[in-house]
Amino acid sequence: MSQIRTIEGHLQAEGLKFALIASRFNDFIVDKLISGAVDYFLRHGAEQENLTLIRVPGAFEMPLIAKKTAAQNQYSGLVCLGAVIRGATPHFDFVAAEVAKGLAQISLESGLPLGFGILTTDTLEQAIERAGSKAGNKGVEASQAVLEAVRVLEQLSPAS
Ligand code: INI
Repeated sequence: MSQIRTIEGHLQAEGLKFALIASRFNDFIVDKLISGAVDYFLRHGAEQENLTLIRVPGAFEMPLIAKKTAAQNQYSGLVCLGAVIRGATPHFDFVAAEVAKGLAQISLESGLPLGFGILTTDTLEQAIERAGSKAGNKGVEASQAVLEAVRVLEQLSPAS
């Protein structure tokens, strides 16, 4: 591949502040996502006092809390962690769609990188697989994505 000017984010989290917004619903899964996210940031140089955990009841409440958190202008990025698991009713579809749409909108409106670490799975087994077992840990992936996005944004100066 030819060498062209490339802007990319490094994965050093020293000095950055992150809020982890995590739901209590399905907490035995979500707790694994939180552990993965915290571990990721600490291993990449973040200071413990710069990480804040905000608990919300369920994924559906996440967009509002994320919006308020973004408006505080205290954080470099947000990581949203939750698990929406399909049940016997269409409830799953409403919750999953609203949360994804709401969080994407908040990230765009606030200009703050937001990691989407919310599992949307058909079964409990699929959720377990994505919370630190054979399919990785979505909390880690979301944290890495936010850190990389923050570092890219730092290099994109506002249009003057
Ligand atoms: N919330 C979740 O975070 N995950 C789910 O799987 C879930 N299901 O399936 O019902 C869920 N529902 C609760 C919802 O997020 C709200 O907290 C609730 O409806 C109250 O507003």
